[in-house]
Amino acid sequence: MARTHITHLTPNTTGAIAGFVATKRVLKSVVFLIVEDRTGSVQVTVDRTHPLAELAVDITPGSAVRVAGMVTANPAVKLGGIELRADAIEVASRAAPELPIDETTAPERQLDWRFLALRRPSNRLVFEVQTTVERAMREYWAEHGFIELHSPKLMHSASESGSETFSMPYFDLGHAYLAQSPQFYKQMAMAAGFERVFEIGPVFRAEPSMTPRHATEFTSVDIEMSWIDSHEDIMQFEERWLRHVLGAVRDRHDIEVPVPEGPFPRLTFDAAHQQLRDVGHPELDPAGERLLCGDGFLFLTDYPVELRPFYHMRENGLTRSFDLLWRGIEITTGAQREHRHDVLVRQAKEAGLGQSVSYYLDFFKYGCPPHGGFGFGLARLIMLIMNLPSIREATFLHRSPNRLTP
Ligand code: AMO
Repeated sequence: MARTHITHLTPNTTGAIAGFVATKRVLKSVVFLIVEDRTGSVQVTVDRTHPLAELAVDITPGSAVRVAGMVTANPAVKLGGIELRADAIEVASRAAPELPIDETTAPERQLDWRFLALRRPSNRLVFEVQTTVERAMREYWAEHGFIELHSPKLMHSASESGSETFSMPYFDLGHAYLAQSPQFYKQMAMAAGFERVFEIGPVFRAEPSMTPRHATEFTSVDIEMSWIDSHEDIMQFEERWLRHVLGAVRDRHDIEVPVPEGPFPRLTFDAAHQQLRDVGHPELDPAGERLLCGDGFLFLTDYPVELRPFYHMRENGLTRSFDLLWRGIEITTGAQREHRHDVLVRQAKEAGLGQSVSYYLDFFKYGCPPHGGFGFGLARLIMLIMNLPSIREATFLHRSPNRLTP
C-alpha cells in the first residue's frame, strides 16, 4: 500500500504510514504507539488479542516503523480524534532500549545526540524556517540581477584578520588557510564586471569564543554590488532585502516575526558612544549594543579606521562601513570598499600585509568600479527569528573549539 503522510490520514479509509515510534503505552487490553513523521503524529492502536500484539509490546521507542490499518474516528483520542487500528506493522529499524536524551536533557548533551533532538517538531521547524529564509533571499537576488558565486574555501592568505585562521600544510605551496569569508573573491567578481553577486557558504574562524553567538564554522551570507555611491546604498539594499525575507517567514509559517516598514534607525559610531556615555555605559560592547538597539533593528555606521579591516574605504579617519544589529546582536558587517589600487596598496601595507595579498591587490590594477557589500550570519538571524538561546540550536551541527562531533 502506498504511504500516506500522517497529516493526510482520513477516517474510514485504510492508511499506511511510516515514521518513528515516539512513545509506547502497554495497557491490559491494548497497546498504544504514538508514531510521528515530518507532518504530524498519530495514535496506533493494537488490541492485546490481535496477532500483532506481541510485536507491538516488544517495539522500542525511537524505532522506525511502517504501520498499515484502518483509520478510525475516536473522539477519546487527544491527538486529532483519530487512531490507526493496525493490521500490519513492520519494524524497519529497531531502536536500542532507552533513548539517551529527552526534552529535559541539558543543552550540550542534546548536541551530542543532535539527530535525536532534531526529531522533535520544534527543532525541525527551525530548519523549515531556514529553508524559507534562504529561498526568499535568493528570490530577491534573482529579481534584482544578482549572480551566485561559489568561491574557494582553501586560500593562500587570510581573508580577514590573520589571527583567526585555520591553516594546514598544502603540497609544495606551503600552507593553505580556510576562508574566513568570501570577501576577496566577491570583490574579484566586481573587477570581473559581474556587478551584483551573492554567496551562501561555509566560512571558518579559529576564534576561541564560546559565546552564544560564535561558531568556528558558520554559514555566511554575502553580497557585493558595483557602482554604489556610498555604504548608504548597501544599507538601503539590505533593508529591502531583509523586509522581503522576514515577510516570507511571516507569510509561510505560523510564527510572529516583525517586518519593519520604513528605514531602520541609523546611528554613527561616535553618536552611539556619546549616547552610551550619557547613560553611564562607556563601552560599545555587546551589552552597550543591547542598550542602544532595544528590540528593533539598528545600523551603526562610520566606524573608526582602527576597528575595521584594510579594505574598507576611509574618509576623515572613519570608514564607510556599518554593522546591523537586531535585538542587540550584530547580524551584519558591511562597507564600501577601497577600489583605488594605489590607496588600497597603501592601506594593506599599513596593516602589515604585503606579498601574501598581492594576488588580491592585482584585482584593482586594471580598472574596478566603486563597490560595496555585506557579510551576514545566517544562524544569528535564525536564532533571533526563532527566539533560540544560542546559535547552537539554530545550526544543523554546531562547531566550536570543543566540538567536532557528531
Ligand atoms: P564579519 O567578520 O563581521 O565581516 O562577519 C560577518 C557576519 O558574520 C557573522 N559572524 C559569525 N557568526 C557566527 N560565528 C562567528 N564566529 C561569527 N563571526 C561573524 C556575524 C557578522 O556580522 N568580510 C566581512 C563582511 C563584509 O564586509 O562584507 C566579514 O566577514 O553576523
